[in-house]
Amino acid sequence: MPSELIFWIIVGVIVAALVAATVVVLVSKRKVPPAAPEAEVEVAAPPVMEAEAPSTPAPEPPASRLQRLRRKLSAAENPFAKALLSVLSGTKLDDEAFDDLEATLLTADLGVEPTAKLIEALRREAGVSGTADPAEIKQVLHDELVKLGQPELDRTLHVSGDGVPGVVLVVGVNGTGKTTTIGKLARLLVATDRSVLLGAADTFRAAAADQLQTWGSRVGVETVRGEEGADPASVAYAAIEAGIAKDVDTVVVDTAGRLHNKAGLMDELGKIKRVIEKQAPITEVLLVLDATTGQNGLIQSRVFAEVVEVTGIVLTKLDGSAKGGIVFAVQQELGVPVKLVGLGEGPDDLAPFDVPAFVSALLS
Ligand SMILES: Nc1nc2c(ncn2[C@@H]2O[C@H](COP(=O)(O)OP(=O)(O)OP(=O)(O)O)[C@@H](O)[C@H]2O)c(=O)[nH]1
Ligand SMILES: [Mg+2]
Repeated sequence: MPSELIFWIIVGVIVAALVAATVVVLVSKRKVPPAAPEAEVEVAAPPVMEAEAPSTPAPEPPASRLQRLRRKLSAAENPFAKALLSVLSGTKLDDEAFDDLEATLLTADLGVEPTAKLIEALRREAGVSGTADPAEIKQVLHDELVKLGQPELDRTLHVSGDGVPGVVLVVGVNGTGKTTTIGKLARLLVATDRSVLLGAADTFRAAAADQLQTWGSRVGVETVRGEEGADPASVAYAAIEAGIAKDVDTVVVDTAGRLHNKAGLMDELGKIKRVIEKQAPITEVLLVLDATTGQNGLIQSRVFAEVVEVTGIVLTKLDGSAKGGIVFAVQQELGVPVKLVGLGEGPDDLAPFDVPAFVSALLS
């Protein structure tokens, strides 16, 4: 075969092979389905390890929180203190100044009788010492207010049971700050190395239990709760049962404040009290009172004191309240000591009530 022919045969084969390959490639390409428009695919997020809850800062010890809260009671921040100091800041105390002071104390809801007694004592002092020096009168006012605050009352919080958890029952008109106070109190107890459990016996609305539980988790304590509308007493019972099983030191029970009549209140709180006491002693019944509501709030709260034996008062919202005088009036009215004061919405804005420290802070 002539070599030229062989050459053309080879070229032909190569060309045929190339054409065949091209055809194969084209055909196979056509077989690939056109890319589907990207569908919305729910891509499961990579399993994220439950981030460790940011550790709640350690609760502030009672002594240092008192120092901090002093500021909230001073004239710079507290309207009651401001009013007192503005009356006492004159160069001399004349009749007009005494009248102003009386008006200030009445506006602060100190109560008519205590105010009259206080003004009388101040006038007497001014008369006896022949002084109208505001600084001296301020000292007398300080001493008289301390006296009025009954510093001798026992303000110990009873939170321990004997072999079983101590139970703190928290009652009061709605919106006064019960749930918030329980959160802060739990933190205060945790700060003193106590184990705590919360019971959400306010089943009036689901949000109430959520709110308590949120506080609980902030503070690192468990909350026992029931369904919305569940029998509050059954939740209280379950909470104490759990408290005993877990061997906690204290169970704090939240209750609803929305009971319109005394009979309903008596029924509900009476039942809660009975079921708790079947298992553990109620060591403290705290009545929560909103300072900003002054005498009105006190009147509303009185019914709680008639229904359960209140052992201590928590006066909330004293920060920014011009009605701080209620702290003195409430003890007289209910015959129960104020044990704690709430001075803000923060977790450490609760302090034991110390009369001399409170009065000094007010007049500083
Ligand atoms: N400024 C200030 N606000 C407070 C204080 N204590 C509570 N509060 C606020 O008062 C409001 C009502 O507080 P809660 O704790 O929900 O009151 P409650 O008594 O549980 O209310 P109910 O569950 O509806 O009966 C909230 O906005 C709290 O943040 C306090 O000491 N100072
Ligand atoms: Mg509440």
